[in-house]
Order: sequence, then structure tokens, then C-alpha cells
Amino acid sequence: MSDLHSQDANRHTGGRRGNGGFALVSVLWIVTVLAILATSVLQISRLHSDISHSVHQRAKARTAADAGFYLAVMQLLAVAPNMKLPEQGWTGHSITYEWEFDGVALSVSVENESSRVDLNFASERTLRDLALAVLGDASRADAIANAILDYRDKDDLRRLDGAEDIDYKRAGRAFGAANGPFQTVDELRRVLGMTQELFEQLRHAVTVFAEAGDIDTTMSTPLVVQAVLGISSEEAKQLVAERIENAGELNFPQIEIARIRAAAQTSSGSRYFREGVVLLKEGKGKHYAILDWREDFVRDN
Ligand SMILES: [Ca+2]
Repeated sequence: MSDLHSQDANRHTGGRRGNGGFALVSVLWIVTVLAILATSVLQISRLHSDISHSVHQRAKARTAADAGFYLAVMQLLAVAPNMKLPEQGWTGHSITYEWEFDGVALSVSVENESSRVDLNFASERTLRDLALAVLGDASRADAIANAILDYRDKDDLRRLDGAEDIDYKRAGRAFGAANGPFQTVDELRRVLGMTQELFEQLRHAVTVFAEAGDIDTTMSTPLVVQAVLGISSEEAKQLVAERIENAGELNFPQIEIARIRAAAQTSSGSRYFREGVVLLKEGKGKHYAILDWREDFVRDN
């Protein structure tokens, strides 16, 4: 009997020890799960905080860039006939303003869109001379100018060295010539014979908004000056450099169509770019119309 008691007692005691172990393991599990949960909550909270900070910084950069953009529009509308060009910020082909706005560094540049070559109105000679100024090769310049002209003209008659639908098909392109006006400068990439390198050089020299064959070279870049005036690259650079030297004596150009670029950077490194083309109108009071509107964010560092 005593042995049986003893065995029962041992079983009983062993059972308590077993339950105690189970309880300890359970507590450890709960502590572990709680620790994981606490870490997760902390991480999620930190992530939310980071996202919230990033969104706030981006919004701040965007607001500042747009404010700078519209400030430039207002300044252009307020230009008086005999107003002089500012000596600071005049690059010879653009006017740049630097501002500090609500802790955000702002840089806003203004260009004259009419100082660019309009892809839809430029003459054969202007297109060829512009391509020649970039390429320095007369036969390649002729071919790309003819391809641009064929791309925009309504007919399917290929110019010498040009390119119409059949040539695009032979080249394996899924699309042909537009046989109509360029809608955007980016469309220039589609022209047969256009390379990425040539496009990168031409994109800042051309437009689809000037809607004129004549080019107002007062704010043209050296490349456009070289092509339109038929002078060498060195002469064009010299001419633009002289504009900078004479800044205080030059009148503020009468800009009818302006390209405005606003770049904003917050103290945490968030950057935002706003670019637009604006038609400045005279009429009953001065007003404006936005012709093109683009934006670009750069992630925080
Ligand atoms: Ca055509």
C-alpha cells in the first residue's frame, strides 16, 4: 500500500512538475510573442513615421516649386517695356531666380520658347543647319532633316534621303511617319534615323509651341544661334557670352511664350521639379494660359 501511495504521490508530484513546465513554456511563448509584437508595432510605427515624413517633405517641395513657377509667371506679366535684364541670373539664354521659400531652396529658370526651332514650322534649311550644328556631317544632317520633313508632311512622297511609311515598315517599325504635325518634342525620337545621342542634343533646341518659322534668337542657346545665324560654334558661344557681359544694358526680352522650370529641394533632400510652357497674353489686362505641364520627383537621399 505504501508503495502504491508512494507511486501515486510521485505520479501526482510528477504531474505538477509537468504542468509547471508547461506553464513556464507557455509564459515564455507569450513573452516571446509579445516581444515580437512590440518590435513589429515599433517597426510599423517607425515606417509610418518615415512615410509620413517623406510625404510631408515631398508635398513641401512640390508646393514650393509650384509657388516659384507661378511667381515667375507673375514677374513675366509685370515686365515693363523699358525694364532692364537683371545682371544676376542671366545666362545669356535664360533668366534664373534663386529663392528661399519656407525652408526650401528654389531655383527657377525662364526661357523664351520662341527662341527655339519649331519642329512643325522650321524651314528645311533651319532643320538641316540645326542637325549640322550637332552632327558636323552634311550628309547625315541632310538625311535627318529630310526624315523630319517627311514625318510631318501629309504626303507619302519620300524626299532624297528622307523616310516615309514604307521605309519605317522596312526598318521593322510598328509605326510609320505621322504625316501631320509633331504633338510633342519627344515624338522626334520616332523619326527614322534619330539616335538617342542626337535627340538629347536637339531636345533643348526645339519646340512644338512657338508656331512660327521665324526664330527670335535673343534668348537662343549657342546651338540654335549657330544654326540660325549660320556662324561657327565658337562665334555663337562668343555672341552668347557677350550677352552676359551686357546684361545691365539689355532690355528684358518681350517673352510671349515662356518655358519655366522650377526646382525645389527641402533640407532633408526631397527634390521636386515643375516644368511648364506658358502663353502670356495681352488683352483686357494681362493673363496667361498653360500649354504644357510636367513634374518630376526625386526620392529622398
Ligand atoms: Ca509624309
